[in-house]
Amino acid sequence: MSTESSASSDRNLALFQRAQQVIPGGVNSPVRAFRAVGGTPRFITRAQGAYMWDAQGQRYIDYIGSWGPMILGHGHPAVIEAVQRAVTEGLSFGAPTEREIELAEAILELVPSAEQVRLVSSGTEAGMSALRLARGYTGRAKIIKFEGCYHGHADALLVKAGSGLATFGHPTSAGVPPEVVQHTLVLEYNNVAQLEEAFAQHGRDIACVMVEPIAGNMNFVRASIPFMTALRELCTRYGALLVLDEVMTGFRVALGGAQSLYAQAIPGFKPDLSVFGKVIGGGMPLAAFAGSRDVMAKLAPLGPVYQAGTLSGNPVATACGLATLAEIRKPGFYEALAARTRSLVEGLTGAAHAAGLDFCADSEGGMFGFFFTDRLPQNYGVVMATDAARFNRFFHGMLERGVYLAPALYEAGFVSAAHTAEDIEQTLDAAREALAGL
Ligand code: KE4
Repeated sequence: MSTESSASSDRNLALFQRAQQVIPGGVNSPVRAFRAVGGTPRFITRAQGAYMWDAQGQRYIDYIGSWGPMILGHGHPAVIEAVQRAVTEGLSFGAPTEREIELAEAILELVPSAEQVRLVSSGTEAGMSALRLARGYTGRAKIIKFEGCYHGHADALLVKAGSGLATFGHPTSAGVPPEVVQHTLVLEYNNVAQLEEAFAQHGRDIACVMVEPIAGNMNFVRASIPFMTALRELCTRYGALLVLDEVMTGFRVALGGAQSLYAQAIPGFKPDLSVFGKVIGGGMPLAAFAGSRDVMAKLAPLGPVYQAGTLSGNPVATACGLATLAEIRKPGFYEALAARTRSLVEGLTGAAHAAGLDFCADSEGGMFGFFFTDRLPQNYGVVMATDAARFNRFFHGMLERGVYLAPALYEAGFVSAAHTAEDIEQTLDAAREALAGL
């Protein structure tokens, strides 16, 4: 069976062929090209609520939500109204505005681990800046990251594990000289022994550990409590900063982000720096990094760590972010979102098991993941050993039935407040068909 029906892709195919003439790979971000799952990417013309429509006029129930930002669903009236009003006042000034103060105050109210925040335009920029700040604050060069975690495409973070224990990483991308990643140590996620060994060897030279608290870039892998406890304890003991990359999990898995969940399980837990994006921009280019006044004081114009941006704190983006945060703060928002997401993953699991397939899934708040294997993976190696061909067939089986899942087995999925019980039921009907004989 073809991996996609030709009827639903002709207009998309024509656009894709035209796009590839003028844009590398036809896309402005690689994962959109469907290279992991094969087939023709869908060119989206519009979106509303839980749905997107492609160039063929095909409607999809959207479980990507722009890779996380669209937690309210597309076109929420309060957000649209705020953006329309902001646009009439001006698109960009390159000067401070009250709205940036309001957004910073709103973020800090929800992130008690931080006292100050700097707004930027992308998660990459926020992660890159947090890394430079950690190095500037500690005066140290070495950093630790984990295989399977993605923190944007800053050179020092495009690194794969070196050979063997606690060796320094190698670039994952051409164009990154080995010297740039010589200080980046790549360890196995959830491996406490390896982390302890790395700190024993390099502890006093480590500026920071950067980690996704729930790794959405290897689908959905939670940092275990022992692992997160060890991260906090070792960073404190050796004077390294713990940087939680909450670009995906921030305001997505809980109002206070993943850190608020770990603070419930680990007394006194808090990161030294947090990185945010996606939801706080509500679909507009806006991200942030936040920390104690002491650490943030190292940033220009106060301190020696330079960081800047023409569109940082953009007045339209901050209006979009503020309107989004106002909605997610409403009582019951996350309880309802989490219940809806759980109904999806429980239904998918039941349907897959009824089809006799190894399958497991997990979710937190409005973020979910699933795997064609019998136990939830704890690290990247296990995730990448799951059945990719089966995932890809399932992806296309769902796409053909009007359900748009993440086009790669290492990506997470997202449910919005606009997804109804009926949408979930329609999704599960499609899944029961797509899983049959997978
Ligand atoms: P951006 O530069 O794409 O705004 O954010 C980078 C980033 C940083 N940290 C985490 C935890 C992230 O998930 C991301 C970006 N996530 C990807 C999806 N895995 C965005 C989609 C894409 O790259 O097109």
